[in-house]
Amino acid sequence: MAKYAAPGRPGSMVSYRERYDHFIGGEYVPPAEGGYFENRTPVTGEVFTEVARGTAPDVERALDAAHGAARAWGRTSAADRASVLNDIADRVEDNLEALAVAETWENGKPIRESLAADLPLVVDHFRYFAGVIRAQEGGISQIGHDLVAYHFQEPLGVVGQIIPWNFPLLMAAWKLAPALAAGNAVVLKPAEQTPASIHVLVNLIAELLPPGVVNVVNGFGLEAGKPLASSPRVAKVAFTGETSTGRLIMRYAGENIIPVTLELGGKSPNIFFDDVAARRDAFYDKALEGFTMFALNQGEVCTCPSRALIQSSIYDRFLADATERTRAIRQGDPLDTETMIGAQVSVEQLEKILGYIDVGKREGARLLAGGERADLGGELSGGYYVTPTIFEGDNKMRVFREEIFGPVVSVTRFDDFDDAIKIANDTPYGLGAGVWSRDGGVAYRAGREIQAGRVWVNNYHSYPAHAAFGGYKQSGIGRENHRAMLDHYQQTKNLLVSYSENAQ
Ligand code: TXE
Repeated sequence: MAKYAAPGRPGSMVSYRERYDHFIGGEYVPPAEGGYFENRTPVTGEVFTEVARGTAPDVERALDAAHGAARAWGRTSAADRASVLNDIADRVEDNLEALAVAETWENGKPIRESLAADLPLVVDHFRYFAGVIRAQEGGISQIGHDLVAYHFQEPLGVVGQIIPWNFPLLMAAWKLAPALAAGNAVVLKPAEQTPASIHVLVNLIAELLPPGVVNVVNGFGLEAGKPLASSPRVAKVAFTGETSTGRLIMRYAGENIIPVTLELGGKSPNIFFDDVAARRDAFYDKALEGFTMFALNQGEVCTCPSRALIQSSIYDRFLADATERTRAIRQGDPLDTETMIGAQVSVEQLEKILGYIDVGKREGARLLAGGERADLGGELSGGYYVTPTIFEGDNKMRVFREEIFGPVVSVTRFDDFDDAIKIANDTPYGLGAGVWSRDGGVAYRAGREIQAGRVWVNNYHSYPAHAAFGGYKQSGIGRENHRAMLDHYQQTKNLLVSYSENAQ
């Protein structure tokens, strides 16, 4: 067992600045209107730094810097950009533990996840897009004997990126790596709950990038995010967050007729077919672990498997075992490597989740585990902890239909394959899904029938950089990860050239 020292305490690897300004044109710039807001850790509830409260003039200044840098950056060779991305990956890897502590302190997630998942994925993401851009080739079509069409992939120019708080560093990497690889300059707005970890990263990598290529404007959605997403000076907006905010982003961008990529909410089904329980073996164990994935990252994941569908013939037995496994999830100090579930990101999120737990009880869902705020004692008493919660009910209930974004799973039963697919697809969302079966045919067919962009078969919550990720239905537009992502950050220039000396 190991416990990392909390920032600000003796022995910590991270020392935050007392305040963070905006990062614009390669330097820290105070907010035009002079405002700052407090940044609190959900681990203890204490304020640990303050952050510039960005408004439209800050966004304009960042856009000036980005436009000043975009042309030169867009003309660097793919090899040069790949080399910068690889240097960023190395820098992150060399500082992995400190970044993991920063992420955990600000977001509340267990350090073992920051260390084993978030940060290694950040590293891999930059390396992946470094490789992908090196491998990208343009195209030539011979239209006629002397008529040739050249296809060049050109950067869009300056792009706006707005990210959420649930995976601050990984969401920044998902957005930055492909945009930079493609040769764009960026203005990034972190979530107001988690700006400081982004600045810990920026501090580390700033010297690797030409000034103005990456700019960070802190602040709130309407004050800083809206001017960015509405600006006629961005060529694209990439957004991850709530579906209702995604609607607004589309509206803003629509005014300027620019593309958006949206990664929005979900209510992902996790389906357990009866053959899962045919034997009590390693596979059965893996499936039980798959059930508990609703509590990973405190349930603050857009693909949280928040609806578990269990086949009737194994329902009682599987649910009893899954409940026992859920109760064994160790909740504690997020900086302790033994901790499996940490704190919710903010007091607002805590209250939202507790509110939904009340809704579930009032609408008649049966509470099988958890359902309350956890008081972990000492300094942690001020933190925002919720025990992993299992509800049993039916798919019409609000706890089955609305995104809670907490460690809450709603469980129901299904009779046969068609019934499972019907329930799984009875949602406005379509981001993730899980299918568990020993029968490859069943798993394949279910995977193809479910209306979701990512279906995990016999695993859940893995996010390799080279697998396309994104939503069907109201869960979003476009894909992240995978080389397909470059398409969202480039436009195709076609040069149609006649080499003929004749009129035609
Ligand atoms: O999301 P928002 P919030 C869901 C989750 C959560 C709920 C609310 O259910 O409980 O959303 O979280 C910026 N113009 N998800 O309020 O508002 C905002 O500043 C421009 C799902 O944090 O969508 C932040 O940087 N920008 C999710 C970002 O948008 C605006 C991850 C996300 O905030 C804006 C997070 C506006 N009008 C929450 N309003 C996922 N799918 O992963 C807000 N923002």
